[in-house]
Formats: sequence, C-alpha cells, structure tokens
Amino acid sequence: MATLKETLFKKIQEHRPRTTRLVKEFGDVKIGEVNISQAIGGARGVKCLVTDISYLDPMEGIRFRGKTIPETFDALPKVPGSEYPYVEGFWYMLMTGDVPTMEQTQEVVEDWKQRARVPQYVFDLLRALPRDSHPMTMFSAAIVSMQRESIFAQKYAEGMSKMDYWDPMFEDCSNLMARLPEIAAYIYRMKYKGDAPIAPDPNLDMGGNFAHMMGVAKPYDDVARMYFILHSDHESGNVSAHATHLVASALSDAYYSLSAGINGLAGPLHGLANQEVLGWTQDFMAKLGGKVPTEDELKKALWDTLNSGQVIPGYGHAVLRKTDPRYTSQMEFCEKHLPDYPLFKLVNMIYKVAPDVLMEHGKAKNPWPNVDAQSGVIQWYYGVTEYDFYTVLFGVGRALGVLANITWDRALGYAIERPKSVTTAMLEEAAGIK
Ligand code: NMX
Ligand code: MLT
Repeated sequence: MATLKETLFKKIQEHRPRTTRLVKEFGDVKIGEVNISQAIGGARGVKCLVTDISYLDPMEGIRFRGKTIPETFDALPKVPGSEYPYVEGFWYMLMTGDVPTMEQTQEVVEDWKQRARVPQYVFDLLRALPRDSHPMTMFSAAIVSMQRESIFAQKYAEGMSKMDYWDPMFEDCSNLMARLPEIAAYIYRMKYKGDAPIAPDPNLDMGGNFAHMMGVAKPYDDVARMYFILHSDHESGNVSAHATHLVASALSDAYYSLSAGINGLAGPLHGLANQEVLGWTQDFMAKLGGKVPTEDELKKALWDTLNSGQVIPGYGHAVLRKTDPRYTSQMEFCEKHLPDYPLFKLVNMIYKVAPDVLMEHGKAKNPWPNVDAQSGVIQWYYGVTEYDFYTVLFGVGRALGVLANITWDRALGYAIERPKSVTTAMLEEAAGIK
C-alpha cells in the first residue's frame, strides 16, 4: 500500500502540468474585473486565489474536495463505535482528493502518533505567559515557538530545489497537525481546570485523544471529530486561510504561516464570533434572570444590539447567501443528542427571529446564520463552558485546511502574493470626479 506521502507526490506530479499549461498558454484569459467598491470593500468577490481543497458556493455552502458535508461524513472510514469519521482520514482526503480506505486511514493515524511529541519548551512558554492571556494568544505563540523545528526552513537554508519544496512543507504540516490537539488541550486544562493537564493516550485516534486530554467523556470524542472536520476549510479567501497562504507565499514555513492564520481567526468578525455568540446569549439570559425569553423579548434584544451599532454575532457571511450547512450539520447533532437543552432551544429561537430582524434592518446581505451561531451550544452542553476557548477549537480544525493548502501551494509553485494598490486620487480620477 502506498503511504499518504507517496500518493500525494503522485497527485502532485499529475497536477503540475495543468497549472503550468494554464499559466503558459492561457495566462491572459480574463476571469473577472475589479470595481471601486471591491478595491475599498475587502476585495469581496474578486477571483484571485486558486485552491482545489474546497469550494464555497453561495447557495449550497462548502464542498470539501467536491463533497458536501453529509457526503464527506458518509464517505470516510468511521472510528469503531463512533458516528463520525477519523480526522486523519479526512486529512488524507483534503491532501489527495481521494477517499482513503480504512488501511490508508490507519497509516495516517500511526504516522501522527509518531510525530505527536510536543517539545517541552512549548509547555514552558505557555506557563510563562500571563495566565489571563487569551487562549488564542497562547495557541498562536505555541505554534510560532516551534518554528525552530521547521524542516522546510532547514532544507531551504541548505539550498533545496523548488521542485522539492512540497516535501518538507508536508513534513512540517503533518508534525503540526499531530501536535496541535495536545497543545490546545494543555491550554484548556492549564487555564481553566486547576492547572491539571492530562497526558495523551497513544492508543487513541486524534479526536478520541483530544477528548481524553480535555477530560470530557464520550461522545465528546465524536463532537471533536465533527467539529474539526466542519471547521477545516472554507475555500481560500477567508481571513485565516488567506493569511496563512499569504505568509507562506513569502516561503515562510508552516509555523510562521499557521500562526499568522490563527491570529486572523482570533478576530471577532471571523472565528472569535463563536465566543461572541455565547457571550451575547449569556448576557441576554442574565438580564432576563435566567428565564426562557419570549420571541418579543428576543426581538428587542436583537434590535438593541443593532441600534447600538454592533453586529449580531453568528449571522451574516461574506460569500454565503443561505443558512450555512455547517450550522445545519451541528443543528442536526443537537436535535439527536440534546433536543431539550434550553440553550439549544434559545439558539433555535434566534434562528426563527434574527433573519427577519436583519432583513428589516436592511444592511446585512446575508441574514442567515453561519457556523459560529450553533457551535458554542454543543461545547456548553458537554461542560466546556469557558467560551473564550472556543476559537482555539476552530483553530485546530482550520489548521487541517490551511496546512493542506500551503503544501499544495509549494507543490504547484504558487508565487509570492503581491496585489497592487492604488491611491484615493486615482480612484477619483477613474470615477471621473477629479
Ligand atoms: N449584524 C449586523 N450587521 C451586519 C451583520 C450582522 N450579523 N452582518 C453584516 N452586517 C452589516 C455589515 O456590518 C455592513 O454594515 P456597514 O455597511 O455599516 O459596514 C453591512 O451589513 C453589509 O455587510 P455584508 O456585505 O452583508 O457583510 P460582509 O461581507 O462585509 O461581512 C461578516 C461578513 C461575517 C463579517 C458579517 O456578516 C458580520 O459581521 N457578521 C457577524 C460576525 C460573525 O458572525 N462572524 C463570523 C463569520 C463566520 N466565521 O466564522 O468566520
Ligand atoms: C470561515 O469558515 O472561514 C468563515 O465562514 C468565513 C469565510 O468563509 O469568509
């Protein structure tokens, strides 16, 4: 049986001529235009990134390597006795585009176990930071601190050929993936659970081991598998994916690049929205003295938020124009495992009320919920109530997608990213107002 790395190399060799041909023979073919509002407004809709790992359709939502979320969950080998697949098998699929067999999945499970040792200095660094540092600061610092381990940086300094860049990049990305769960769980236990980290269990898969190190009983292992897969990738233009890709395009290694992506994920308009949703919901419940709100009370709270110039966290999206299928997937999990949980009922009530409020407000192009509107409820139900940790969970998942992407970036020789800027006066001149 070929290993993941051997299969990946075969795929890379097959793919390279496609990219080379597009650039050499069809480089002048136009795929879009840029207008002033796009230049000022965050490049929304500008097509200037290429990835084959995932694609986001505004109406359908995400497809990973051509598969919808339900198709992904159905296709991949499941952990015995669990509802959800191995994260390791999903990594194989993101990297190669193929659904792995159980044997191929097990090869990755074993490979990650060999790579999983987190250097002691990472724990020392985490302990040296002020304990009230945000967990995303800790997570990002831990990642960048491991940069000295980079095989890519070492091979680059030795003078490696461009054609070989993908290999040490794959090594660094695999090492990172194998180590992130322990780092994340360590931060959680150190910060919130009486400084009592739990050692990894070398017999468990990634999701199972993460639940074990968090100290949360079954089915939290399945929650972890589902959560990491759902949050993995959302094509290339989102802040965390784009930041990782941008930094890697300077041939910065995977440690520098992922840390940059994690810093972007820590923004409240991006990944931090999952903690904001829980913060908003808890504040609202506290104001009502813990009683279940009526729809009118909820509507008023939503309007109060909007009228005070804030966004409704967990709602809206830069690309999506319907309910995020990642929201739906988590909602289905809740319907099965926690149908009567009051917080789930409240989140459902927000889903009933908020889109109409946002439509009446008339600003958001998409009034529907995104992934962050539902994810905190599940964590809360299983006892992970420290909601400023939620974005770290998002970050472990997001690493799967962005690291697969930068491995392919190096395989296909993508260039250093350097778009062009213009001045306001140039825009005024283009608009004919100067
Ligand atoms: N609540 C209130 N106003 C909103 C919302 C919302 N949920 N979503 C968009 N708007 C406003 C937005 O602030 C903008 O206002 P202004 O013209 O005053 O600047 C206007 O509607 C148009 O924005 P859009 O074009 O609809 O959204 P954009 O693509 O710029 O931003 C988000 C997308 C996701 C940043 C935005 O919808 C938002 O701030 N949502 C709340 C935060 C959130 O849930 N983020 C998580 C996204 C998913 N993730 O995990 O990363
Ligand atoms: C994501 O998962 O990255 C978010 O939904 C944001 C985005 O796609 O822009």
